Order: sequence, then C-alpha cells, then structure tokens
Amino acid sequence: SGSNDANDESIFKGYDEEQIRLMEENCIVLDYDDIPVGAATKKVCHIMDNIDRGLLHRAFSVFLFDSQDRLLLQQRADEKITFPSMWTNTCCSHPLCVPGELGSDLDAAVRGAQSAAQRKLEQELGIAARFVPVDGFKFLTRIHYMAPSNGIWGEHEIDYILITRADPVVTPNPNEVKDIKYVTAAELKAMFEDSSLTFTPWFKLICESYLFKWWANLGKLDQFRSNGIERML
Ligand code: DMA
Ligand code: MN
Repeated sequence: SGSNDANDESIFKGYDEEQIRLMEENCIVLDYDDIPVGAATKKVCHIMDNIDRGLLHRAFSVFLFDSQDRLLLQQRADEKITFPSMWTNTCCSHPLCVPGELGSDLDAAVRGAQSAAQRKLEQELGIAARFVPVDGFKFLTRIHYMAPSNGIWGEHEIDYILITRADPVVTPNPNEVKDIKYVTAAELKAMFEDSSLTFTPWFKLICESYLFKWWANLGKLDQFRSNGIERML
C-alpha cells in the first residue's frame, strides 16, 4: 500500500545503484534481548514504518584510535541512503545473517561483530585486515537506540561498540566515504560547535554518554566492559 511499501521499488528512485544493491544484504533481526529471531533485508530493516511496528536489528560501531590517541572520523558519502553526508565514527554497519557473523550467545555475537567490522573497514575505508585483526577489536557494550533519518528511512538497532588501536593505510571508497579526519577530543568538541557540520544521531548519543570517558582511558578500557544492553530510547 502506498509509496512507503517495502515492495515498492519506487522508494529507491534517485538513489545510487551500488547503495541500492547493498540494501539486499540480510541483516539479523532481534528480539528486545538481542536474541536473533530471523533475517530481513537491510531495506526492510531501515523502513521507519517497520521500525514503528517494532522491527529491530543488530549493528556494530567501530572507534579507531591511532597511536597519538586521535579518533578516525568519516564523513558519509552523499550516495548513502540513510544519514548521507554526515560526520560519524570510524565505521558502522551490520553483521549479516551468515554463519561467520551470526551468533546467538554473546561471545559468538561479539566474534560476528568483530568479523563484520574487519570486512567493512576494508570495504568503506580500504583498511587492510592486517591493520585491524579481529582480536584487536575490544568489545565495550551494546547500545539499543532508534533514530529517524530522511524520508521513509530510519535506524533501530542494538549496536555493538568496538574500539581498536591502529595506524592503518586508509584509502576511502568514494561510494561510502566523502572525507576522513583524525581528531583529538578537543578538535571533535570544536567540530560539534561548527553549525555547518552535521553528525549522525548514534555518534552524538555515544559522544554525549560515553565516548570522552573511554577516550581518556584507552589503556584501561576493561573497566567499561558491560554484558548488559544500554537502552537509549
Ligand atoms: C549502520 O551503519 C550501523 C549503525 C551503527 C548506524 P551504516 O548505515 O553505515 O551501514 P552500511 O555501511 O552497511 O550502509
Ligand atoms: Mn541499521
């Protein structure tokens, strides 16, 4: 029914072909406790009408810090269907509903998120796997949040937070990433004051609640590890 229907291909009119293709990926559908209950395409998972009916999926967010404790930011490409052109953390995406990325208990789900993180750092930023070994992604916590994007699109995720330390060679994929920037905490705070810049809602949420205290303790992150799910709804 109507133009918001997930089966209506006119919802992709005007969007980038590669980004439309990626909307066919199979995300992991979750219950409220992060137990996988099925699969649905990235397209179906990001339609706000479905989210309003309770559809929830698994995601990850990587924060990569270099040896000078600077955070690598990316500006999303104009081609992105959700949250285009916004500044955000190093890399975000979804573990897919495939054996190597799906996990039902927490340890297996973390390994799945680590593996998906390595895959997407290569695809979005051209970062070779040797710079970001899966064991190097330190799992901090899970954040459950919801955020409308533009038009019919939005996010509703349980987001696995992963922190890694590296000085990689970075070769952004222009279909994914418009710009990159390494920042200190003070430089990021100054960016937030610049009204010409926009930021993704999840990055803002994580910055407001957690990021700066993690950033000040990069050598002792274990104290922040939580097996719970932080609800930020
Ligand atoms: C989705 O990120 C994940 C989070 C935490 C918002 P994304 O829109 O960048 O996903 P993808 O890179 O797969 O399009
Ligand atoms: Mn998502």
